[in-house]
Amino acid sequence: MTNFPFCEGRTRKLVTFSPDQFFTVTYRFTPRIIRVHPGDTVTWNNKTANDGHTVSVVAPSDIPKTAADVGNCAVCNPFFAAHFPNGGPPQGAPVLFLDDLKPGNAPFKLDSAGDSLLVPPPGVGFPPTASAQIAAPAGTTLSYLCIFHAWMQGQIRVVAQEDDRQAP
Ligand SMILES: [Cu+2]
Repeated sequence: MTNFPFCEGRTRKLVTFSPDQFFTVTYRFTPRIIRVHPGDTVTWNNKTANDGHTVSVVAPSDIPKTAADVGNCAVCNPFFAAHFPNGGPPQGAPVLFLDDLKPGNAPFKLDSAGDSLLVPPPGVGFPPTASAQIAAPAGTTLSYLCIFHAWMQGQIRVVAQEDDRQAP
């Protein structure tokens, strides 16, 4: 699956890639890297007007690193299928949270690859926010991306309380 309905009509030719500088549209996670404590809750707030996004945790080696990777995001496909079991949006109700690529129950927790949040766009019947408790232990880095816009990439660095004063 290479066509994501949220992106239709928006793609232009992709020439170069570097993190935070690779856009077909200027979507990004801000800040791109966050530091949290185990058990903290993180809320993603969708400030784009028309598009949904996901926070999809993947293995660091699966993060797209080239324009070709972004344009054909293999790791995005199973997330897309699991979030939209009835087909691409807007058909059917999406699954808002995935736990290991299966429908998850509230309270949402992120702890490993395969966990994913859908952050809806405003005005589609869901709040344009998504929250999850970070359930990974200190020392873990969770790499994540948006499956619709795979250049949107972020990291959740889980640190112990006593590590607060260390640099990221
Ligand atoms: Cu996105």
